[in-house]
Amino acid sequence: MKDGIHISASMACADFGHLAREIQELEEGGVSFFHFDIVDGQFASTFIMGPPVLSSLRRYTRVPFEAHLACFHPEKYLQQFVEAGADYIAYHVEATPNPEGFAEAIRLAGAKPVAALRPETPAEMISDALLSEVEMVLVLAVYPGFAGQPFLPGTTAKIRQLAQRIVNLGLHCDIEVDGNVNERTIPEVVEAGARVLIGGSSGLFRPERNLQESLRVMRETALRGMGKG
Ligand code: S6P
Ligand code: MG
Repeated sequence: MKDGIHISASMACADFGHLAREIQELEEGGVSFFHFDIVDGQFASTFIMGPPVLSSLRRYTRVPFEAHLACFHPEKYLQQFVEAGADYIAYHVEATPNPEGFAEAIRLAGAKPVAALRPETPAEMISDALLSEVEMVLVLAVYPGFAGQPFLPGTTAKIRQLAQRIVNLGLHCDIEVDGNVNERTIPEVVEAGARVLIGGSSGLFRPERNLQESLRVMRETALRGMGKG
């Protein structure tokens, strides 16, 4: 997007009975990414979806897919998700022994690496070397696995700290924020430096308005937060 803000749709919050239809509606509304939460039942105590969902949906859109692997040992699943059509692989630095090496492996497999942080993990867990390898950093504002949770304190300060390091190191990676992203939280995360806003049940998939209206509201709120609205 020319204005520097990207809205991503967290498909775990979509209507699973109408995924293709919602994908098309979101693409027409200008969504920048589709975000798929992949949970192994261990990193978070639930299951949501897996590679067949991505491969079934791949034919309906050219908008990039991000697989958010909320899984231990994401290395085990890299190939499957790349083959299913994931353009970005977000993995947790808490869940893999060599986050820098895995970023390289993701590029070699033909996808773009995204380093993710659980809410209780400090920004320092991402080394400068990793920051220079990845395409984006994903800051979770809620615990992994579940929609409808509160925005955790500390998220905005973490975004600000990462944004400052990215500038100091002369890098260009983006910061995305995932969890309770909505009109209430967007102004502060954008002001702190987040540019990719992952909309879920509280910001994008809202019963009282359609998806394109929600995209517009999220974008306008973000632009106001950046002082452009
Ligand atoms: C959280 C997950 C997110 C959720 C999103 C739900 O584990 O990674 O992608 O789908 O947080 O949205 P909300 O607005 O209910 O937090
Ligand atoms: Mg997610």
